Amino acid sequence: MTRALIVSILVCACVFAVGVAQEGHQGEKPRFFFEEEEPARPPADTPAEPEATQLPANARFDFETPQQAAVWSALDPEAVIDLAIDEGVARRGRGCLRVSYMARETAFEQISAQPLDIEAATTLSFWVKADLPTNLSFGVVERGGAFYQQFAWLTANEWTHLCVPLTSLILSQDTQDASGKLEPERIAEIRLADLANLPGVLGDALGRKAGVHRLCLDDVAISDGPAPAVGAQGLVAEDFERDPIYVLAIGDALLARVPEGEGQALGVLCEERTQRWVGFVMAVGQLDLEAATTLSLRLKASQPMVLSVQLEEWDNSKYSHRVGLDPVDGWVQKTIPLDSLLLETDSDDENGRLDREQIRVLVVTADMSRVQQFPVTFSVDDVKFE
Ligand SMILES: [Ca+2]
Ligand SMILES: [Ca+2]
Ligand SMILES: [Ca+2]
Repeated sequence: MTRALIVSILVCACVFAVGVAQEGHQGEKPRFFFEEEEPARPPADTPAEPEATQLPANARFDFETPQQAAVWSALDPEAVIDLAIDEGVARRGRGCLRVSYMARETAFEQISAQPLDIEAATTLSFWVKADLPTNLSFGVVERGGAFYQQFAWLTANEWTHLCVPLTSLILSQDTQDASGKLEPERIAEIRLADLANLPGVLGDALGRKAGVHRLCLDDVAISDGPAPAVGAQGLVAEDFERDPIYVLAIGDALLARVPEGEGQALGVLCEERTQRWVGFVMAVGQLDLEAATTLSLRLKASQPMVLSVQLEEWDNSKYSHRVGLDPVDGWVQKTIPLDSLLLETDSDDENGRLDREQIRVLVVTADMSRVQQFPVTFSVDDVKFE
């Protein structure tokens, strides 16, 4: 396989993560991208009606009562959702929601809260803790099925506060929205998924897990409160100055914020060569890129390596640029004219041009095939369009 082909497969895998995630569920309608409005399923133990009317206009879950846990359900029939009230288990108060599942090849671990009754909202926030490093997809679903999401990387066993403006969520590739924008009053569902164990090359790219895995949630809220901008400050995609890390890890990468001068950067660690391409995916489709002419990043590597910097349009057209890094250079600034990115050889585009307003994700991966010594790291900072 050529390098270009492998990259494009990996990248395709990531972009298709949501789209094919359901293939392992035989006989069950893929709920990740159902297209027609479905009647809300009543929670297992509690009638839906009373719970729905108890919810405030803006949905909030502190998991202090069993009724709140009953609003949540799992796609995996073997997953167990319960209200955990053991000493010290909650982020706040006495209880939190706990999802326990047997991580395995054929299972897609998605949980959701529905039905919701939202009048006006600006922000989605929650605390989450996973007992293994986790690539998380999270977001909201409108009545009618349009799924708006963001991505996050969770380190193991740490409560992480995810708090994003609804305007930072991007439409899942495999759902459609006639209005072209998320309308808070149409939100019917909160949805989260562990993107491990997807089929085929998807699993290679986004990782696999086995055995019992637990995810805890607390203080989930759709509210009209403020949220720190996520990739929404003009054309700045990310400066990595704050937790959490709103990207997905590719190729068994371990991600962490690392010191960089006075600030912080994203560190990508590859402990051993299990995958050729190792890096991350970042959603940039929420940015207003129409006037952008360049993509710039600051980069550093612990060993000589080649990076692929790739932008993908909504229809999977992939445009990339290779960057060689040498550790003797320390931090280097790379400014890549968007017009210089090349269409990947196996990628199609109806107009052969990278359309700024169609850019959905940024994928940065390093080629591990020629790296001699492990572990190896590369670091990224100040990702921005100008
Ligand atoms: Ca709680
Ligand atoms: Ca920084
Ligand atoms: Ca195009």
